[in-house]
Amino acid sequence: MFDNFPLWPVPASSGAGNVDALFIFLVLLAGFMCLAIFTLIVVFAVKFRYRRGHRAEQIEGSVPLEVTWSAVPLAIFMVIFVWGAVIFFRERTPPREADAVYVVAKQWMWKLEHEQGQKEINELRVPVGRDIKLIMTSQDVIHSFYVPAFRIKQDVLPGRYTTAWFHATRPGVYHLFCAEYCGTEHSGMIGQVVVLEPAQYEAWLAGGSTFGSLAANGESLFRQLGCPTCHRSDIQGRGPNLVGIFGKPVQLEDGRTVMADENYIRESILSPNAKIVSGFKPIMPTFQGLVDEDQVTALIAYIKSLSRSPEGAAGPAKPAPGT
Ligand code: HEC
Ligand SMILES: [Cu+2]
Repeated sequence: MFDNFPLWPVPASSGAGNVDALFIFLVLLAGFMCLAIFTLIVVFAVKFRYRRGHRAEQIEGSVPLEVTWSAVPLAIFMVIFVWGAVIFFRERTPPREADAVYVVAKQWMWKLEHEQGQKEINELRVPVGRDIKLIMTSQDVIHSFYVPAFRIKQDVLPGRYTTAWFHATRPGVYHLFCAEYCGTEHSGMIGQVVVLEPAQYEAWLAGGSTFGSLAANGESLFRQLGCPTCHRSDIQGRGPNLVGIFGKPVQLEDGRTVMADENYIRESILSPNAKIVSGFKPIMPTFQGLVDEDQVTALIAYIKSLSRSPEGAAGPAKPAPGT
């Protein structure tokens, strides 16, 4: 609707229309209230102006009137609240089957890594018509991943993952901004999201990486770091078998149950003693300082891939096409 009348960026994601509709509703509502209030100010100023012989009268309260002016605004605010909440929850919950892209922010650039192993800087290529889930962290200060055309903005924090997702609906090149002041060159921390036709995207994927998939990198790192001395995929070793744990609830020693998501796996690697798996001893050493963000990402991708293999067995990570 606004293509030829660009008051705001083109809506290029499946969620953009909902956000715009709510925004337009709020603007119209505010505009209407503004008009009503100013009209009444003028009307009352004329109607109750000073005239000789007219005197103000004391008005006692009126219950129906007070109920009305409480209930009507409440109803309007509830509409805004429910509408906003529906959009918020939709934006907060990535679809299960979404393709993951790992984002590492640092002063002052965006590093992006695809599951297939492709790495990009300040440029994110994605296929049109697919659900894309961003798993983001920062190497230093707080940044914020902002793509106006998709109507998504999410803070990116050091020391943990935050996520965002989108479903691009039209090919094109869109702005990517850092929306959290992060130091001298904050304003230069910009990039672009390039939405490609699926065939173009596949061609790009096939042409690119000589590194192997993220999960395959994770697997070799897993060996290099000696993880298999405790974590074996055939039997239960000194540490829990990691096959199939991703996305499942984990029973902890203290009786709690947590979901094995990206943040949990990350914490298990960097501060293993924070949550102890039921039935195991806190013998896992911390890998804090031994692995950087990219390597944590690769390890997570590998552990995830152990849950994806259809056989369920010790599914080795598949090498990327072309390796
Ligand atoms: C000295 C043995 C040992 C080594 C080496 C080790 N771990 Fe562990 N790991 C454990 C034990 C024991 C647990 C369960 C107790 C706990 O939660 O700390 C565990 C728990 C985990 C969990 C949580 C598992 C679950 O079922 O919830 C993950 C993920 C994990 N380790 C990953 C790794 C990775 C990745 C490496 C290599 C970088 C590694 N571990 C190296 C012993 C080890
Ligand atoms: Cu920034």
